[in-house]
Amino acid sequence: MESAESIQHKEDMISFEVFRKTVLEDFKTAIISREVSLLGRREVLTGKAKFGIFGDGKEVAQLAMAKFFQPGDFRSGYYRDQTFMFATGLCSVEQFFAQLYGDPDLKNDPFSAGRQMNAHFATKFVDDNGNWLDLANRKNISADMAPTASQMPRALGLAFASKCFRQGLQLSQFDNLSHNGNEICFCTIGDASTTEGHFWETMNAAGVLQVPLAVFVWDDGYGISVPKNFQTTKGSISEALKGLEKNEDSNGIHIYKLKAWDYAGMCQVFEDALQRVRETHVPVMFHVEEVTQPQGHSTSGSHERYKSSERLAWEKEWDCIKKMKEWMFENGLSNEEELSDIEIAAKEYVREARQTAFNKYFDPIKEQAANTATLLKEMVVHDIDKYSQLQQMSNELSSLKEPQRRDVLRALCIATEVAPDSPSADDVKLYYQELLTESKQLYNSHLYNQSNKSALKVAEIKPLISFDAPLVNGFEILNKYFDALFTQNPKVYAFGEDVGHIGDVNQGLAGLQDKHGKDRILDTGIRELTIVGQALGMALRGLRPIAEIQYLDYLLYGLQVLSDDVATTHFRTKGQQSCPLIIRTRGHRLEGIWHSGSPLGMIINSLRGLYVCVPRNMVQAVGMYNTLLASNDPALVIECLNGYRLKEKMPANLLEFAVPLGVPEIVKEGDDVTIVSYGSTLRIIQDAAERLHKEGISCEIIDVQTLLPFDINHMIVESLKKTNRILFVDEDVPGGAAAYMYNQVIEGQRAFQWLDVSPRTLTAEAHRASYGSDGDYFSKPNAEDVIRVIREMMRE
Ligand SMILES: Cc1ncc(C[n+]2csc(CCOP(=O)(O)OP(=O)(O)O)c2C)c(N)n1
Repeated sequence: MESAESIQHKEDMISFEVFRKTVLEDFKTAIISREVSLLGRREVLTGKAKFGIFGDGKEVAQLAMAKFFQPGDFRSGYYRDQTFMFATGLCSVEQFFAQLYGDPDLKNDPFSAGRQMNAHFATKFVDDNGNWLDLANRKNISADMAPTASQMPRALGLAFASKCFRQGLQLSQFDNLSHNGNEICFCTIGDASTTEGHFWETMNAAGVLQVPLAVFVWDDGYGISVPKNFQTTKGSISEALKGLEKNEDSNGIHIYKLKAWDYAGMCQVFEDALQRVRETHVPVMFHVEEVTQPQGHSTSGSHERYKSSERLAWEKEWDCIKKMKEWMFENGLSNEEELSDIEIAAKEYVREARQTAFNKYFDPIKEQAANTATLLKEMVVHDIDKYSQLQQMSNELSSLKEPQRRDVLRALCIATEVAPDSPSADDVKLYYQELLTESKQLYNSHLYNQSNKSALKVAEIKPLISFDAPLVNGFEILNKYFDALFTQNPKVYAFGEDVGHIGDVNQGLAGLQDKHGKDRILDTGIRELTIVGQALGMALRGLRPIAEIQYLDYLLYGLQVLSDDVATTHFRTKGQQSCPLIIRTRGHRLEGIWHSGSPLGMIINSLRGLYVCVPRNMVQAVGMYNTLLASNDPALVIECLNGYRLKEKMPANLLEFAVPLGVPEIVKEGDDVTIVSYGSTLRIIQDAAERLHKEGISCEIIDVQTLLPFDINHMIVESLKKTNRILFVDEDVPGGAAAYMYNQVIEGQRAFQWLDVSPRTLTAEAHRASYGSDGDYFSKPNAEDVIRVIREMMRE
């Protein structure tokens, strides 16, 4: 019989062998990843790809981190994380190269279909019908972005959603979205990017909220060329952040310092610390120091320009892979020969994968180029000059080693210009159109949802308002609606400044926190940027957040997240992720420079990808909320600040009626002039119209209701066919949203042909509104202004 000692020895050997194999596997991934960086850079320098940014120097830290990324977890990171992606099996080498080449086929670049620069990863969150996938059992990557620290606000929301799932009893039914909120959001960031306000606001909010956020700072000492002493107080983010550190009786975050070359040390710390995050929801920051960047920042420059020779020598000596190798030798885990074999095989593997990616990307274009070259060569022309020109174009196209789609389309187009009368010109045009249609789908689709979850597919349901419906204040309509909504839909959350305890500054949610719980309707700090990020992360995880920006003027603080992240999520993942958040705010007229803004031009120009709703009253607002909640599109809803105490009739079907987006409403019919506007301004126009009526001028007033989308059925031009005069009015600066409406109607709806007099815009002054009622009167368009302009138009 075998002795206990011998059995123990054998078991030890087996577990040592298992451990050794794991380490060797990790080493192989590190080598593969490094080779990808080296080869990737070469692809750019030889012109096969446009730009490259790589994760060399961060391999070992990311191997350690990847071990603890579990199904259900999320990553909100940045462009250095290729090794993590390889180690978790979420990216293959071939896919990495496909994205480097800009391959627009989702099968080849599954992250962005060529829409993003390389190393910008994502996984699929929603299926093609707009339903959320089984995220609780998948490893999830929220789509990366290039603006530094832009991953932070979203990370807060992804982590906060875990808290919602853990607290929300009614949410346990959605077990495809969470397992009791056990999911961590892993967030990576470079040391220099921690300088951004985004980082500080997120870390503070995470410390307050106590959410499972794990932040990994890759500290290589530079932000491109600027060293960290210029970036961070005390030159160390962990030192600078000490005030947020949690102690026994406080909230806050845990902070660890680690070395990027210390494989064993990092594995040990990550394992314990991340388990604690999962269990306690206390956030953590890992300050990973002594990171190197062997090839410099990106393919755009060389680090020899800003790193001293001492630093460069230090980076060589402390390269994490070199150190890992030394550690493996010291601990008897491998030998030179074994590692050398791994290195040779890994290099070969990367070269092959690169070639496959290259072929998959270029083969379809080469085919199109070949077809085009043949078409051009065979075009029948009787003019010798034209004939030679076409032959030359054909030869040039055939000789291009790496043709682009634009070369093909350009050649087809020029051919039809050179020989418009050729009998084969029609074939050339047909092929051109075919490729153009294909390219539109490849490069221009998915700004908004195209599935059944498009907000534009939500059918109109009229509000039921009986004769004896109670006449109430506008805010009471919202209040009753939100009460019903929170009862009906457990995925809906509302939060923002003064939203919880007092139920928002205009009482739309008054009393509802007591009824529906502090975890559903909650106060936040004054932090618009991360309020938006919080909503974004929640929406990505399948919740339905209504995040409040207290006044429209403060939207600017959250605009970066809305514009760069929310508005592009669906587009930059080619429809694989949706973030149906609703930003609820209030604006237009009130008093004071920063309580009366209506910068809709700025908003609609920065938020293509969101819908922008400008309801004239609270009934319309409710109908828009219903429409949006039935869809997967993100939106901004701007309630009228001066509308909360105006009387409106309470609809009977509050939860059912739906206002269609992009469908204006004629709020007053008339024959002489069409006035197009939205929001609070409509009431000024109504006043003017009544007075003009006494002069015999009949105004038709159109409320556009939504600026994005804008009058999708071209209803305004129909009004113009009757009146032949049109005026666009709003409270934005000259050239702002009124100019946008003008452009949409006059050019977009070809309305110029129906005009008898020149069309006009009437807007606020270019400056912000001066204070008080007179400030408002002289800064914003008033009824007298409207009357004056319309009289002018009638005289013209
Ligand atoms: C808002 C913004 N400003 C500037 C840049 C240009 N930029 C790209 S990366 C970078 C440096 C980032 O350094 P760090 O955060 O340390 O990350 P690393 O690249 O060193 O890993 C800069 C300035 C950007 N992408 N976004």
